[in-house]
Amino acid sequence: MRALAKAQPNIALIKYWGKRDIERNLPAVGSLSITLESLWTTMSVEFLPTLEQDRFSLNGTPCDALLSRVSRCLDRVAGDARDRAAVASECNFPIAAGLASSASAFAALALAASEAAGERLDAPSLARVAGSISGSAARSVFGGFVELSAGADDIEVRSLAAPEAWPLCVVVAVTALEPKPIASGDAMIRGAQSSPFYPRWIAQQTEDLKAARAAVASHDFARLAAVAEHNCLKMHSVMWTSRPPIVYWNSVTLACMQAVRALRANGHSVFFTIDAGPQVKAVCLPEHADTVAAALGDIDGVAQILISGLGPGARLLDGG
Ligand code: 2P0
Repeated sequence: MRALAKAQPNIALIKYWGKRDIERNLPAVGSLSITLESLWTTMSVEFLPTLEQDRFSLNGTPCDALLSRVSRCLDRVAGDARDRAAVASECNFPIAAGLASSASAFAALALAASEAAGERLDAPSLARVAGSISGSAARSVFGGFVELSAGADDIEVRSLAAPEAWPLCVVVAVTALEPKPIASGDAMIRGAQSSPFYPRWIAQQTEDLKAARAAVASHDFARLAAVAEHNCLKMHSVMWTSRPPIVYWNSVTLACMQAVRALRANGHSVFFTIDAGPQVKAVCLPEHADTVAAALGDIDGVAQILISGLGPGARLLDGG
């Protein structure tokens, strides 16, 4: 049977950085994210007894770079004695450039594979499968505001609020399109081994999660802005103080951060967050989105502006 699923990337406001268990890809900290609406990945999966090897294509072109992670995800859903599968993905935004393409990819893949295999896993189980391949993918199984809790044995993911409960907007300033210099998983391991700030990062995460959860519950934008920027800069401080250091930013990244701070000083409800890449994500109230997009779009070196509201979690599509 063939199945088709769609999922959107998510942006962490309280970040995942560090692994408790590298083998099982368990995160060392909880995280809190918003799932986007207008960026998306689809995955079509068909298990075929006649195939000798899994096949994976991205936007119509065979893609061997991701094949081993795709196969691992299929094994997690259907067992390693499964039939091999033909997997085809379409994605409407740049991949491997700090825009969370692996989050939408593996959330959609876990769901499509589960349907194609006749397993029908529930959302918490899909989140565990997706998260075992890419930690952030666990959050894209759910829509709106999502919290991932890192337990000693496994993760638990739940929706904190639906997208329409507090319809924030995200303006992404794309400052470079090339793939990142070091994969985030490898960067996390390096940070844990060498940054003097890593233990403090881990120790303070519960407090940041609590503040963000309360801000979401009360729709307190200023409180969310303060804790999200602080948490983002702490994560990047761990990266910068790793040995050798990891710097994902470029000069345009910094210019965008300054522009966001200037907009906020002028009364606009906006804050920035930055992941394992040079892109700046400006989170704002919808009525400020046009002003934020215009200000960031005017900065020299900003290659592209993407705007998105909040969207739903992974779901099946007709036509599988
Ligand atoms: C996050 N990032 O919370 C953090 C913030 C990037 C910076 O999760 O190693 O591809 O596959 O579990 O999910 C990106 O890392 O990492 C990420 P793995 P993933 O969104």
